[in-house]
This record gives sequence, structure tokens and C-alpha cells, in this order.
Amino acid sequence: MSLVLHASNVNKNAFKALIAAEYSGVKVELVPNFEMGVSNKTPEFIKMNPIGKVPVLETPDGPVFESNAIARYVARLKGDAILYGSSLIEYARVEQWIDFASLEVDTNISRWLYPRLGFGQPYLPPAEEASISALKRALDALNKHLASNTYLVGHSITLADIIMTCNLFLGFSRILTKSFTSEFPHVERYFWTMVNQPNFRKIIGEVKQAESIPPVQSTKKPSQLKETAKNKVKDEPKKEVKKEPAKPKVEEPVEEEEAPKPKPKNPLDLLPPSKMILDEWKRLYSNTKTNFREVAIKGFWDMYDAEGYSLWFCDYKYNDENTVSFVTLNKVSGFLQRMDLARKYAFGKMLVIGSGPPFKVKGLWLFRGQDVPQFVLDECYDMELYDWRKVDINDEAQKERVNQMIEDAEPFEGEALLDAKCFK
Ligand SMILES: N[C@@H](CCC(=O)N[C@@H](CS)C(=O)NCC(=O)O)C(=O)O
Repeated sequence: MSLVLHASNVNKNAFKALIAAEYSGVKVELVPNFEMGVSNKTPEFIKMNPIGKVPVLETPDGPVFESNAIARYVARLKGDAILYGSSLIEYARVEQWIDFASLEVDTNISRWLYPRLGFGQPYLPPAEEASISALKRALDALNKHLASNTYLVGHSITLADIIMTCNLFLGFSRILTKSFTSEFPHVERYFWTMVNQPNFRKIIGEVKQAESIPPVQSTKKPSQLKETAKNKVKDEPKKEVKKEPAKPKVEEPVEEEEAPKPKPKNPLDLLPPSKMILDEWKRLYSNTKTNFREVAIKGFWDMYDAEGYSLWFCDYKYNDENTVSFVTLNKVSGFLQRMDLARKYAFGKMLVIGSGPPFKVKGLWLFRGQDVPQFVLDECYDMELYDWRKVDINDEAQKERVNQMIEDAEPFEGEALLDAKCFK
């Protein structure tokens, strides 16, 4: 018998086991035609989980409920337990972060979100304030940890990352807007890196950050509200009306479905045509193996169109946090991955500089148009981790700096290069 997971395919608690299954090579199937509020109320379901909540995993040895327990079972099934670290202390830390993800992060996101959506606890402003400040405290601690760690434990993804990311997913997709999360830049980097890993993407799909905080919904249906008004007796003693917690129709907030809108044209496509063909420059860069200065750099300036394109230097704002080489390199790789959306309009070089920590990260970018494109600023949160300065190409010193960045000149500004990465 294979493992059958009872849940719908939009349930972040079910994602935990499904992603763990991808990493550990375990086959888990979602039960077909699961209907929230119906399938989990049948006597057969209640036999598997007496509280009637999802997810539940059916195993050859009987059912398991509670999503973290299910994810642990799946992660350990194959015996090698790659998702649990490689020592007793790592195992303990995986458990530590699983508890933190559940009790400090998920609890506070849920206490903020669900009352607004009209389920669970009634909406009470002081309770909301308390959950927001508890959530900020948790995210601040997580942010500090992630400033010098790519993952929660050790040097690869563990079950703790899977559970933390699924919990953050609920927040990022429903209530944690950019203006809230930008206070926690390392959490942002971590979250977007995780959800873009193929094993996460396969299960969660594309993630979009909430653009606004959901408005407070009434916990009563319009018909119930009418009833309340009708039945209100004049001399009824004044007492707080106890709100019936509304039964969730959906097990989890689901991305609201929007009618597909025609894709607006990127404003950069509306600029006057340029004589510079970005792909030609990228080809020249990639194909030049010798005489780089004479061939590629000279070719670059020959084709450069200062009206259709602009050049930008960027400097990482938090270089003193770059104390671990591979974490710094991962940060830069993540940035370049997230710049994928600008491939048609940009070319970049990112240098990781220094022979020891703290490493400096500096870059050079060529963008279509005269500004850093707005859609890049909006969609790639890494942009705000850097100071941006437009290159003045009439200044020979700046031009020479551009050349050195394109050709990975070493030493660069007197220092060795740890790495040079190219976005093309
Ligand atoms: N601690 C549980 C929470 C399960 C839970 O709250 N499930 C929700 C959907 S995400 C549910 O089944 N709600 C239905 C209900 O409350 O009757 C877990 O992690 O599995």
C-alpha cells in the first residue's frame, strides 16, 4: 500500500509532507476528490483522526495525523534521514527549528490572519496587535540567524527548512506584505530561495507575495446578520454579542482566483529601438576566450548605446555580515536567480571580493533604459540590499572600473576575488 495523504492540494500543512517526500524519494499520493468540510467529517475519517482535521496520512501501519508528525514520518521512512542533519546535535536543532516554526511563526501568523478572514478567534484589535508584535519578535530572531546561515541547520536543506517555509508561505502569500517583510531582509532572501527550489516549486507552484492585508470580514453570513437585527429586543441587557466562529469553507485561505488579464507590455519594450543588441553583447562576452580587453571590452564600448541603456554600480549594504564565504556566494547566486525576470533587459557582473571575511559584494549592471527598471525594483527584493550608483561614462576612472568588473580583473581595488558571477 502506498502512502495516501488526506488533504486538498492547496493545504500548506499537506505541503510539508509532500515536499519532504520529494527530497527523500518517498511516494505520497493525495487522496482523489478530497472535499474540505465533507471528506474530513465522514465516520471513516474521524476514525483516522478524532478531531476531524487535515492532513491525515494513511500508512500500511495505520493512520498518522498532525502535519509535523506526518512530515517527520515521511522524512525518516527511507532510513538515511537526509532531512535530519548528520549528528545528534543537528537532529536536536532540526527539532528546535520545527518547534520554533510552529509555535513562534505559524501560531502568530494564524492569530493575525484568521480572525481577519472570519474564522477561528473573533477579530479583536488588541489581540491582533499582540500577535503582530510576537511575530515580529520571532522573525527578528530568525533574521539574525539567517544573516550568517543559508539554511536553518547545517549546510543543506532539512525538514526544519521545509516546515518553516510552508509556514512562512501562508504568511507571505496572505498577509505579510513587502512593507512588513522588508524589515527582515534575510528572512526574505531565505524564503524566496526556498520556494524557488525545484522540489518546493513542484508542490507549491509559483508564489506571489500578498499586496495588502486582508480586510476584516464579518464572521456572520448576511442572512445571520439580518436575523440578529430582527430579533434584537429593545430592553435586551447590553452585553457583548458572542460571535459564532464561522466554519471555514475552505480549509486554508486559498489564492483568490482572478480572471486572467491580458499581460501588459513591459514599458522597456516601448522604448525607442536601440542600436545595441543585448544578445550580441552577451554572445561576444561568452565567446571571447583570449585578448578579452581588445576583443570583448572594446566590442562592448563599440556597441554601447548610452541612450538606450544605462550602466550601474551596486554595493551590498551589509558587507560586515558576509562572514562566511559560502553563505555570501549563495546570497549572490540567489540574487542572480531572482533576476531571471530581467534576462531580456539586463547584463550583470557580481564580484565577491576579499581573501578573507568579511567579503565585499559589488556589482556592475547594464539595464535597458535610463533607470534601474521599476519592475525589477518591485519584484526582486535583493535590489534594496544594495546601494545603486549610475555610471558616468564620461568619467574615465568609472569607465575603467566598468572594464575591470566585466573582465574580473584581479586584484580588484587592491583585493583578491573570491568569485565573479555573471548574469547574462
Ligand atoms: N495542528 C494541525 C492543524 C490542522 C488544521 O488546523 N487543519 C485545518 C486545515 S489546515 C482543518 O482541518 N480545519 C478543519 C476544522 O477545523 O474542522 C496540523 O498541523 O496538522
